[in-house]
Amino acid sequence: MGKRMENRRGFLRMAGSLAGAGVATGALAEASPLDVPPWTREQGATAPGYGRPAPNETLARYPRLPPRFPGASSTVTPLQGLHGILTPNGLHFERHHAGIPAIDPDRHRLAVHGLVERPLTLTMDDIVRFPAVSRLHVLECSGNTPWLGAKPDWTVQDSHGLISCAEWTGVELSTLLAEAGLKPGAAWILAEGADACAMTRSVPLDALDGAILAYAQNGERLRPEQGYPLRLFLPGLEGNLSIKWLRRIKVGDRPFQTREETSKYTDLMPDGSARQFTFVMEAKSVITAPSGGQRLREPGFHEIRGLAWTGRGRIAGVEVSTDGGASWREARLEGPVLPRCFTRFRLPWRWEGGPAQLLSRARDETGYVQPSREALVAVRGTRSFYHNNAVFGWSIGPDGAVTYAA
Ligand SMILES: Nc1nc2c(c(=O)[nH]1)N[C@H]1C(S)=C(S)[C@@H](COP(=O)(O)O)O[C@H]1N2
Ligand SMILES: [Mo]
Repeated sequence: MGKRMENRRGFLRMAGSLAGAGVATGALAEASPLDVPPWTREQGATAPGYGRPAPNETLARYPRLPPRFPGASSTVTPLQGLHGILTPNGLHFERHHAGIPAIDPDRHRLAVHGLVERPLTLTMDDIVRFPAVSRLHVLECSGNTPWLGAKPDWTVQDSHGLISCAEWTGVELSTLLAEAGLKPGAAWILAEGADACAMTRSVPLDALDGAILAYAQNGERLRPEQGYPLRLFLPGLEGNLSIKWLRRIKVGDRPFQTREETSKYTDLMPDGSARQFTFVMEAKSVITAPSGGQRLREPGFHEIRGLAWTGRGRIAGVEVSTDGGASWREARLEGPVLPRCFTRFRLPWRWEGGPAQLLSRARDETGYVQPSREALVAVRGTRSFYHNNAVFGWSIGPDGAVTYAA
């Protein structure tokens, strides 16, 4: 009780100092709050067919790199502008290896074949008739957060924008595989997309826990960018495996060794060997406020906000340092803390006005702790392209400017 009173008084002191510093007073000072503003004096606009954000609040995803050839593109999610854990559909990151196909849903088919008792050919209507599930999960490209080439002017959109979190609805893959019936020896699946590169990956059956054939995202049918009319969604695994525009699942007894798991999506180790089939996305976190490109306007109270996730289950905790790792404090996790989903963390902080170094370090329910960059490089070297989940930081300058901390 005594402690709660303490905290309460502490918070009031903080709130008092906010008002004293004039944080919320600018706009109100011009007109009395009791004057009737112009927008109250006339009838409002007619309801739009499909809603849009307020004109002043439009966020955008943008290409992280100039496309190397037509169709090969990716766009990044503006994590610094999002609240809570969900990514609106229009801001979900994109990664297309051969552009966005224009698929006629009535002519689209899913074939299930290979080591099965009853090969299937399903229409979208057939697929939607199966018992469905809806689950909140992150999707992260394993190329998120480049290993090399960090720039001081990076925003969190540049450094971490190849991740988004949505509610995915569809049929569990296990439901369809039960319908088809697995033959003895079945151990891997091959999933293939209907885009011009026929993106194709193999995944072992024992890594498919929670796999969904998704046709809806955040309540509406998939966007063309996200794989309309059907995608594979593999929670907790590298984004590349979640094949969009899904047209075929073949069951086999071994990996199929496609281009995307031999030449690409392998990690070159310091000894010259390659790690292959690196499926799970390990625990990771990033501070989204304050973050790169922002500026703290004045000393005093600031809530440090960020996102944490792990492909191995639930986030167990996030520690935050404001002094470059000399000391750490436990952040508050915003519930519900869901498996293989974004978890929002928050930490109250008083910025005294001098330079500061912000870091976040997540741990998950398996006991795994997000590694420092030095620890990760000691094991993996610097020739990897994928799976950089190292602790990441922002520098606050004496003027409050936030930049990437090398
Ligand atoms: N058919 C197909 N599936 C695909 C891809 C693709 O180019 N074609 N890109 C993959 C990659 S590399 C990632 S990270 C995710 C991105 O999904 P998103 O665009 O919905 O964010 O889809 C994967 N599935
Ligand atoms: Mo990706």
